[in-house]
Amino acid sequence: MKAAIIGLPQSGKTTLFQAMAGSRATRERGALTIGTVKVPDPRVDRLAEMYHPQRVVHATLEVVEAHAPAMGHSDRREGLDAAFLNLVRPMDAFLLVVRAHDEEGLNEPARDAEAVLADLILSDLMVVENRLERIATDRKKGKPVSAVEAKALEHARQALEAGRRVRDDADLRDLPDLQPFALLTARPVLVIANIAERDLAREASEVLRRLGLPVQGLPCFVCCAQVEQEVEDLPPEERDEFRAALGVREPVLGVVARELYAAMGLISFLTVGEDEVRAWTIRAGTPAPQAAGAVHSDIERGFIRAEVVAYEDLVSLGSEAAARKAGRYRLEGRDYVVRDGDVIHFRFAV
Ligand SMILES: Nc1nc2c(ncn2[C@@H]2O[C@H](COP(=O)(O)OP(=O)(O)OP(=O)(O)O)[C@@H](O)[C@H]2O)c(=O)[nH]1
Ligand SMILES: [Mg+2]
Repeated sequence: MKAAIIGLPQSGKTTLFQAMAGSRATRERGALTIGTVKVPDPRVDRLAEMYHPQRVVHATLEVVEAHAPAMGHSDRREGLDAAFLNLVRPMDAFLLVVRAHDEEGLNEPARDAEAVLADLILSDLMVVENRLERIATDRKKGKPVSAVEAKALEHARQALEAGRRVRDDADLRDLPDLQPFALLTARPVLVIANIAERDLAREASEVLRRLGLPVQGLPCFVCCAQVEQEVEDLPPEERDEFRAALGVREPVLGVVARELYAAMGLISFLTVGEDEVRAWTIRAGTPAPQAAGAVHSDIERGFIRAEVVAYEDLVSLGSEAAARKAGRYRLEGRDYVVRDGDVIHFRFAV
């Protein structure tokens, strides 16, 4: 999963990227900086303490920063340009950063968020209209056109012209005919208000209300990118104490990952053993054999049964042996729908 940081110039995109990705494990690809980050999951850490495996593998997430052509501070209101939007078009989700850390009170985070969202809509509208024009031309020339595609595009145009995101339209959001266009407004957006350090101590909901957030019903939370970045520069054992002193309850990456999973309908299941404790990411609603396929296609093909225990049961009983004795392990078949936090051992034959 790739989540791109977007926002107006000088909103704090680079600072937030560094807060989440640190300086480690980033790579450049053209105008993109990509950081592969571990999805924080206390369950993985707890299971690792229980099994002492050789390897501990968290789920990962790619955080992407797209670099817009240089713009000065005074261009802050100009919005996002087409080149920038095309860079982030292939991403799965957007983290929309709005500037709310200005000490001089020049913050207009709600207006900034609306401006960026409007840019996404405009960009999609251009894509849709271009394609509709093409279809009209083809039709005139007597070339075969897809009526279904044209209808989907027409519907999308109406929604976008009315200022609605494709994702907020139940009939449009999963239409296969719109998939090839990778419409920006079909993706989930999380709004992140980049607040001043002194606001960290305040109640988040109160800070958001004062800032006029959330907008358009989008998930929205606060962070102070600069503080989070500074914390990332500290030795790991000092970070928690520093966060607590500043009123940061949870690192921003944890909040972002949880909100992204929720917005995208993703869950995690876990596998355990002496060799490896690992988290796997799947869509909610995935049946056991397909979940097994996330681990290996052979296990999906040769699937026999899934031996499942809920993470909470395993941990509260303290050991695998105790959980077995208490009858908490279940044998599930092909129709079992995997739940978040299931600890699974797949039985299969190849
Ligand atoms: N006080 C304060 N300043 C911040 C915070 N986050 C970013 N800044 C400052 O705001 C300025 C812009 O931050 P960047 O992270 O570079 O913002 P950006 O969106 O990447 O900017 P461009 O790449 O130029 O569009 C920098 O001078 C940062 O030091 C914050 O949380 N608090
Ligand atoms: Mg930047």
